[in-house]
Amino acid sequence: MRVVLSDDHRSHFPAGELYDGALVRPFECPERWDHVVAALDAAGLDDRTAPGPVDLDRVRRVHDPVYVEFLEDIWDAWVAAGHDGEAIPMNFPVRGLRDDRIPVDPEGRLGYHAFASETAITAGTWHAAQASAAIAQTAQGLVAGGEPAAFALCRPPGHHASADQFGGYCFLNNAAIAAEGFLADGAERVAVLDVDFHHGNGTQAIFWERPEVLFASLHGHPEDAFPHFLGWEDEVGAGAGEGTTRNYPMRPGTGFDVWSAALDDACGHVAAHRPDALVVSLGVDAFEEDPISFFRLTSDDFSAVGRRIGALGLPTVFVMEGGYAVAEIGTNVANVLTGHLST
Ligand code: Q9C
Ligand code: ZN
Repeated sequence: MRVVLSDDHRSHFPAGELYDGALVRPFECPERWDHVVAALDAAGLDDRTAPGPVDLDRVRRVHDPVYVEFLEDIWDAWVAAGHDGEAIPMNFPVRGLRDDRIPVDPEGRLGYHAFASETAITAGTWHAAQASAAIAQTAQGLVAGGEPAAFALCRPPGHHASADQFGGYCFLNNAAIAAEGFLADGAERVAVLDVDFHHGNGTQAIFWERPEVLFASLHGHPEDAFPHFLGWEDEVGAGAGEGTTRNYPMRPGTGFDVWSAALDDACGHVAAHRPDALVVSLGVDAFEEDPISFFRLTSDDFSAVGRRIGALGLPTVFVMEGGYAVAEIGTNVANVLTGHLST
């Protein structure tokens, strides 16, 4: 399996994540990438490819041009306005406030383009976010060109980012960008299967009314887990896209018996969609020891996840999302990929 990766992710690493009433070292940290690379080495997944340059025209098939411009210039605008610290959004156009005006002040722009406060923007964030999207695009191009599967080792992750909002450690929606890439390259139908512990709210919103893109997500129930305001089972898409969104919210303590039954069901919907390609939002935070999640998958279970996805027999791009048990993240990712290769 081809692996696409680059070192550019290191330019995004905020000093602070707002967590438990304090600024802590972010869970989403560069060592996650190091551990994945080490485990890929150990598993013999050594067919490495550097990404090409990001295609921003294709990024804008997913993201609002005003949002792309925001990501491009917010750091400079923030600094020019006299701020010294990292840029953290703190107030938002929620119920009762207007969301039909974008403020000029950088604090206002930040709030307009964010849905949560844990994710800081720094000097190198845009560079890393573009590199991450480029990795997804390159992996997608390899699979569109005939490779059976590729792994996009994206960092920062993407599935919480919507057309015009960042949050949950995500800026550009790499999985959605890969899915749109397949369509741009001639695919008629695409499926996105999101196995990250958290609901892929951004991906869902992007494809909500799109009949050609099936989105299925397995995640912690929004009553119990971030992002808290999307991901109920009754969300199935709208308009022409009604029926092409599927949600599997699950409760604290969920183990592989229940989780894998949901995966089977989701895979049934993927197969029934008859996609030309599959994008997997591969977070491994469903792991039992993940510090911010509450499912109970073991490292061995992740091999079975890879085998189940492989049984679909589809051209597949795996896109790295979350996973915060840093010491085990590599093993868990490698297990999915080797499980997939064994099919
Ligand atoms: N008490 C991804 O996995 N904070 N993002 C949750 C829990 C945000 C996760 C707080 C978690 C974002 C890509
Ligand atoms: Zn996650």
